[in-house]
Amino acid sequence: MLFEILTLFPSMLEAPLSESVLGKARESGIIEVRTRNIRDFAEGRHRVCDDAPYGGGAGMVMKPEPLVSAIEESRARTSREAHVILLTPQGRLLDQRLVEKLAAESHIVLVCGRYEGVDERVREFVDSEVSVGDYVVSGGEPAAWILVDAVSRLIPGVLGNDSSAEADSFSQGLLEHPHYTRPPDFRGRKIPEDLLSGDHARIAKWRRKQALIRTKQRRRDLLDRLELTDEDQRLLEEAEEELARNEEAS
Ligand code: 9D3
Repeated sequence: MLFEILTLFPSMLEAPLSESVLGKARESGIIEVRTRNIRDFAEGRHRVCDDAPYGGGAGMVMKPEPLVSAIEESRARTSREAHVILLTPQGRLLDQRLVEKLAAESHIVLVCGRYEGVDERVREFVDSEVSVGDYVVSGGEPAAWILVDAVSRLIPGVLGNDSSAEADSFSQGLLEHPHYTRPPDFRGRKIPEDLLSGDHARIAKWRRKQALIRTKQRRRDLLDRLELTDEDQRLLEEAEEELARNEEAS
């Protein structure tokens, strides 16, 4: 998979995309990440990439010519079909379903906007528009990092162990169960008994129950989208009874 990131601030992305999981995946050649400075496509001595908005108002708008030249060069230089994504607060919200779709592409070009936004006419030159959430960040770069990271994790070989991506909470539609490691007593707080039992079926059941109750309490929206099995229903009821009992006890 080739990711190309068109940005005015390539150095914002170089470090985060060179460490840890992504750094290793790049070193081993499973993914390739290139950053291109949009300014290199701007004309004139000052290579200006922004200008005042028509109609007036505060802030600046990214000029279309450098952006579209950069997009066109990315499309032209690849033998594959490039999927060009404009990162914008107005795009489709990124979720695991979209991440899975994008993982099937072979060349993704990410266009990072800055300032108040990009000239509207650029939209015609991209294939889709994506937002990473309903909050404001200063530009497309943090969104590009998130998208490259989330998509890369689904590419075989990027995670050391093949089962990790599949077990990820969102691919199952549930939040994860709690995790514990040593010490067995941290300031008086013990490890749940089931995890110490050595009984794998009992541990799996405990984890499933915890994942269900967590999701119900924290992300009702996720739980409502699931078709729970009878066993899941039963585990959830048990968890709720236990909670009610602990409530009374305290
Ligand atoms: C007050 C109007 N602002 C929009 C909510 C203007 C504006 C602020 C910041 C326009 C763009 C930006 C920069 N953000 C992005 O380019 C961006 C983004 C985001 O802010 N949130 C979630 N996803 C994304 S993807 C790109």
